[in-house]
Amino acid sequence: MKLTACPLDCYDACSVVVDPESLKMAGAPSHPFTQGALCSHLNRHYREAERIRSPRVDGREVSMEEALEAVANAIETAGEDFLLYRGSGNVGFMQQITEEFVAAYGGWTTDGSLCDGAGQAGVEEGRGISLMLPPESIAEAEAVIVWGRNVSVTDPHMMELLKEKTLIVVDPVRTKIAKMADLHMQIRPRSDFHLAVLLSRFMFMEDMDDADFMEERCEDADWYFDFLRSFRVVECLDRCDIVLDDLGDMLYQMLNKKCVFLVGTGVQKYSIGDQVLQAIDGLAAVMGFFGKPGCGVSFLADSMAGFDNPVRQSPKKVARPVAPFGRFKTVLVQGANPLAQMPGLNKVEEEMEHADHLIYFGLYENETSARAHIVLPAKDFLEKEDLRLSYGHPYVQPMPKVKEAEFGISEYELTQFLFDRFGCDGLKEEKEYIQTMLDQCIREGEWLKSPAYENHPYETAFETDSGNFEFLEEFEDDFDDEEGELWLLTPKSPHSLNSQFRRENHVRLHPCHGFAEDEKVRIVSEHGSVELPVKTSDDIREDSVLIYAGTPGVNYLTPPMMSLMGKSACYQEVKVTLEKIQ
Ligand SMILES: Nc1nc2c(c(=O)[nH]1)N[C@H]1C(S)=C(S)[C@@H](COP(=O)(O)OP(=O)(O)OC[C@H]3O[C@@H](n4cnc5c(=O)[nH]c(N)nc54)[C@H](O)[C@@H]3O)O[C@H]1N2
Ligand SMILES: Nc1nc2c(c(=O)[nH]1)N[C@H]1C(S)=C(S)[C@@H](COP(=O)(O)OP(=O)(O)OC[C@H]3O[C@@H](n4cnc5c(=O)[nH]c(N)nc54)[C@H](O)[C@@H]3O)O[C@H]1N2
Ligand code: SF4
Ligand SMILES: [Mo]
Repeated sequence: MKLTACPLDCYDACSVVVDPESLKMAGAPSHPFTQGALCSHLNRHYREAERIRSPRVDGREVSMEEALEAVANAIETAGEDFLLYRGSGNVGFMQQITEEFVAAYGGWTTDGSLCDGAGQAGVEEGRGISLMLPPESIAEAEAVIVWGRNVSVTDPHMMELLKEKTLIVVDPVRTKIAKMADLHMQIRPRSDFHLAVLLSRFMFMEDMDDADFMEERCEDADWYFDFLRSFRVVECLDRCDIVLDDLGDMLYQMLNKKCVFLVGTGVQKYSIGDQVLQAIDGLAAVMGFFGKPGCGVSFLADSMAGFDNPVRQSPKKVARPVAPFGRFKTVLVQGANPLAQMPGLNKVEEEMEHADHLIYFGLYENETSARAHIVLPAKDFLEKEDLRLSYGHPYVQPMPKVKEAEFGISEYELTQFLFDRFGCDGLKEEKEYIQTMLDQCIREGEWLKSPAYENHPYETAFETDSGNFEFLEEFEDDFDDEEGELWLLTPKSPHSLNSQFRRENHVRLHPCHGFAEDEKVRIVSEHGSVELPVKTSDDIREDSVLIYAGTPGVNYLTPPMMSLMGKSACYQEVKVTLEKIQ
């Protein structure tokens, strides 16, 4: 039996035991967080997914040697007009080794994020660094506020830690976990900032604030109180679509309890995502909930925090959510499906038309492989050496090679080929990169933890310039909220992992819109449109439509723009209308 970790982009980063003969996988029962159970993504969908087995050049199946030669020629003709665009199909550490080639060769890579960049920017504004709130601390909480994170779907192993606690869910959708909660705040989408402001203000008014913490550990606490008072209560309640009693209920559920906030990407798919996170962190700071057991805010943590990265990075970067593909002669897409997953797909497609060579390097066929001039099959996680960090728990897990591959190439092998072909220097042995990372970890029995691990993060100081928590100083928002149009929500789907595996193909609507089950409807935004069959559900607010992320075509609706901070995609900074199809 070999011990490895799930490579999929998921909070849980499960520990996996594999039988090298039968390749049967099971969860490792002794893992402190994931404790044994694997979800159906790895257990079923991953096994069933059909891999790309042969390389292709211009639609013709070729040998790996021929395909690599075509890749090298495409890079050579591009010179420095070469872009490496990496996604998160596999979040193993060694995925980034191809960046080492780009650094040596002189091309471009991306920065920014399609995922949690706006929220992370907000966390960093307030706390200086985004540290992991360890599971032990979450276990000690008395109340958990699940805020824009769909825990039972996207973070299933966390469910165990929520048992027997007061559970409050803040989500515009009545999700499964919302139905289990003591209180569900089904607020209007994009109103989380105002809810956080209201709650913070009432903490002061009800004497639920921690004056000592504010005085000793926060910058300009007096000023923050004035800032909170600059928002009118009635207007905030109206924005959130709640009444004063709802707010009272939430405060009552939190009263005298150690609280943990589990914040997900749902709150920050907007231009103002950084400010939302800083306001939620601000609420926790007002309550004195940093650096103590059973308290804190858990957002997707920076998994590289505390590590010295042994992989060189190219200094030349373009912002990922608006990657100007058309500016590059050759684009190498690795572990990603930008032609489905990027916001503003009409623009992405147009840009991609202008790139002379699109190279797709992945496991499965998708919208991007369909358009690529060169297709390179990758090896899967059982067929190569790697290491798994996590944004959901502090454990670092080696991922040794479990079996020989029958086809495909690993990221390291591709990098090695490119170093040789272009006469570049400086690539180290594969093992050296992995060992350098492992050597920096903290050992705890048979498990390794990130060097940034702290049992009570921010207990003595924040990593800001002042060493204190920094509150938000101004609120900036210029979104034009058209009355009568509907919010577009695109949360993660239960059966797909972004665009991998079983993708959804419906729009979910409240029955009040008058569409029949499975009737096709055209959903239109200022950026594009898509037609999808309807599923009706009164779990969705009347002012919203829900299309799961990964649904083909959903990103024709989303805006090709970036958040104010964090260079992040803003998938929900858009409103839509519905059109009957005659
Ligand atoms: N099954 C499955 N699991 C996954 C993934 C997957 O594709 N499928 N993807 C993985 C990846 S890449 C990521 S980044 C994580 C993300 O996982 P999560 O952080 O859970 O993110 P989402 O599912 O996008 O959205 C979470 C919740 O936010 C709610 N929401 C939407 N808009 C708002 C809003 O304005 N305010 C509030 N308060 N809530 C809102 C949605 O209804 C949803 O229930 O999941 C990972 N896990
Ligand atoms: N509307 C909307 N769009 C979204 C989101 C949303 O909430 N709403 N969420 C966004 C988020 S949070 C994310 S993280 C992105 C994810 O978007 P992407 O990063 O583009 O990820 P996937 O769509 O899962 O595509 C991953 C591809 O990686 C390939 N792959 C898997 N394993 C390996 C490997 O080991 N090596 C190589 N070379 N390739 C491999 C597979 O072929 C797969 O098709 O989507 C974003 N798109
Ligand atoms: S829960 Fe997440 S990490 Fe665990 S097996 Fe499923 S996809 Fe992989
Ligand atoms: Mo993500």
